[in-house]
Amino acid sequence: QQTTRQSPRCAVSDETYMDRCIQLALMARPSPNPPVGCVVVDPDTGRIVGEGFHPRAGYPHAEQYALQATFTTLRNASSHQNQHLAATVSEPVAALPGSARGMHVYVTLEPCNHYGRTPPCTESLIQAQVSRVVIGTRDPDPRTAGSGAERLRRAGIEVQFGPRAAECLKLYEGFQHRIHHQTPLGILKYAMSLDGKIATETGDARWVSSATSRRYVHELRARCDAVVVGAGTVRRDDPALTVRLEESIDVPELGYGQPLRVVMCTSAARLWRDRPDAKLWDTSVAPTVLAVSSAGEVSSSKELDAAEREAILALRSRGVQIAYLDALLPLPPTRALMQWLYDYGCTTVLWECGGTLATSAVRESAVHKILVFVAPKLVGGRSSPTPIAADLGVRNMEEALALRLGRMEVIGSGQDVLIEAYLDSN
Ligand code: AOF
Ligand code: ZN
Repeated sequence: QQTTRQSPRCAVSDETYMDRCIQLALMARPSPNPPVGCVVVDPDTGRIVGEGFHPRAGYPHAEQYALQATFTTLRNASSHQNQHLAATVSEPVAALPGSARGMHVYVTLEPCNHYGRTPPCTESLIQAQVSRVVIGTRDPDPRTAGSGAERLRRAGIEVQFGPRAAECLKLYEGFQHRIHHQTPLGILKYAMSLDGKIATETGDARWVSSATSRRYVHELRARCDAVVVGAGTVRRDDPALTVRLEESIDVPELGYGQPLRVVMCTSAARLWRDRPDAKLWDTSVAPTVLAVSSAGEVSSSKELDAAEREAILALRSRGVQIAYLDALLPLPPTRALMQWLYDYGCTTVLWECGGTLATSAVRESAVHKILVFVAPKLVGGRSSPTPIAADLGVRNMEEALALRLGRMEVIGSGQDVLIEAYLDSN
């Protein structure tokens, strides 16, 4: 990108400030809005004079908090009360006018240029008289998409795109997918042995991948809005599906509580009968949705029988939300669930299901990306479960679904290999 004029530069690199912005962005999960982090830097000293992030949809944007913190820092500095104290603000702020004249602003996403739930950040930055804005990546929201940068340039502000562009794009993968395809990004995740098994013949799966990979999964869960499993997994494993990391991320007031836990089933009554004490029914630790679809098992017009009604009442009384997927026919069940989760405000949905539901999710295009942890071990066994266990309709090898390889990474000191692949045809 062309820059319109040069501002004084300081010793700390743009990348370092952008890294801090990314850290700030990751402090919240404001879906359906994008996570955004912003820092304001005094170019003469290289010091950060204000920081902010977008805490949740409907709250002010990252730039507003960072500017507000800057006004406070600069006011205090000029009256010799306080040293440069960068404040991370997470409470709603009133957009008080103030001056940040000559300051440099770093932000992960292009500042918005539209009146949404909040006024445009471009106008606030212009009013505050900042001299340079460094942007991680363009806003895919068509209401801004390039016009934010253009507006700043027209006001004589130096605008630069790019440091940590790839990292920032990654931050907006789900947000961008939601905007472009009107559905959340579906990620199928599983761990398998080198011979493609997700458990032994007896069903034991604890654990296929290493502790390092499992920690990585918790970080991934923390970034997703919902985690989906099938009734079979609940029957077999009774998973909690919560994010368990040493550092607490559970700050619901920042829009950063636990992800939604979703179970897909064809009969609430059967699941309730088999697992009346499932960890997922304890909604005090995280919210749970039971997504019920008749999925061809019974006619969609069939009335809920007494047992089904009773189970649903019992689950509701424990705080479980019920999603009736048949209401979204003719969408197939997994797509109906994605539609329901889109309406709920999700940007990224993690499918942590077994091989049967995973097959449906792939067939029905509810999954757009696959994350596989491959453990260097052999399990064997003719009937050991595999990640895509049902029929994909592939008869000849040339009909196999061709995926586009993304990132590959060795986890830890060679414990597992992580492979990322995209189903682009979705
Ligand atoms: C920014 N900084 O921190 C965020 C931005 O509903 P609203 O008014 O909050 O607008 C949401 C849109 O604003 C969202 O789609 C995206 O384009 C932009 N998000 N922009 O300058 C922020 N969160
Ligand atoms: Zn904004």
